[in-house]
Amino acid sequence: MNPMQDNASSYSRRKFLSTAGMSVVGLTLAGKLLAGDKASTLEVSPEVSPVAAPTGFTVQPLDYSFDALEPHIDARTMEIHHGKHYAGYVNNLNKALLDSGTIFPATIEALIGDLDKLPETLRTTIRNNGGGAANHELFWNLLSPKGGGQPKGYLGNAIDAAYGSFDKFQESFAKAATSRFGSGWAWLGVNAEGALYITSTPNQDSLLMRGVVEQPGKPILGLDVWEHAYYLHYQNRRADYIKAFWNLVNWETAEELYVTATH
Ligand code: MN3
Repeated sequence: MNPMQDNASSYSRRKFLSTAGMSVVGLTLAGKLLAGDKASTLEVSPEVSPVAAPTGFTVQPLDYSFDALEPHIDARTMEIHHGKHYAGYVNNLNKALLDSGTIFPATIEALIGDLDKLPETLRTTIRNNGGGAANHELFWNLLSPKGGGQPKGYLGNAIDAAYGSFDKFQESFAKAATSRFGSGWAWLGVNAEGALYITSTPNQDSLLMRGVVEQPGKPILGLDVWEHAYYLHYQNRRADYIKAFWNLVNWETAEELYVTATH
C-alpha cells in the first residue's frame, strides 16, 4: 500500500470519528439534562433529538500506542501527556462552555480564532484550554512511529524556497523551540499571503488566535516545548528532545495541512 494514501485516509477517518464522537457526547449530555429536570417527563429518543450543534468536545484517541514513539518519546510521558494534560484541556474547555451557557461551535478552531467574540470573563479560560486542546490534537497527528525523513511535495518545495534547504529550516525551527522561554510551542505556519514562517508562542497560544498572537496564521508543524512533553526522559535537555522530534514528524500530515492552507 502506498504509505501516503494510507496516512491521508487514516487522518480523514480520525477527523470523521472525532465529529461523530462529538454528537454522541451531545446526545448524552442532552439526555442527562432532561433526566435531571423533574418538570419534564418527556422521553426523547436520541434518534429524533434535534441536537444541531455539539455540546461537548471529545478527547481524541491516539492512533498509535503510548510506547510507539520510543525511544524518542517514552511511553509514560505519552500516557500522562495525553491522558492528563491534553484530556484536562478538553474537559476544562467543555466545563467552561457548559457552565457559562455558551453555545458550542462546530470546532475548537472556530472558537479560538475569535476570542474577541467571547465574554471577557471567559476569554482567558478558553484561550488556555481551547488552545491546549487544539494544539495537542494537531501535535498528536503530526507525530508518527513511521515519521521522520524530509518533507516532499508542495511543502518540501516551499521549505527549500523559503529557507534554502531542509537543514537550514531545521536549524531555524530548533532555534525558535530552544529560545522559547518557559512553556510554549514552536511553529511552522502559513500567513495570510501564503508564505511560510517560523515562530513560537507562549503557554497554549495558537497561531489561529487572531488579535492575540504576534504572527497569526495557519499551523503546519507544531512542537510542544512544555516540560511536561519531555521532562521524564530528557529532564532539562530540551535541545535533545527537539533533535529527537525530527525522527517522528509525520510529513504527510504536514503536507495535507499546507495544501489545505494554501489552495
Ligand atoms: Mn503538552
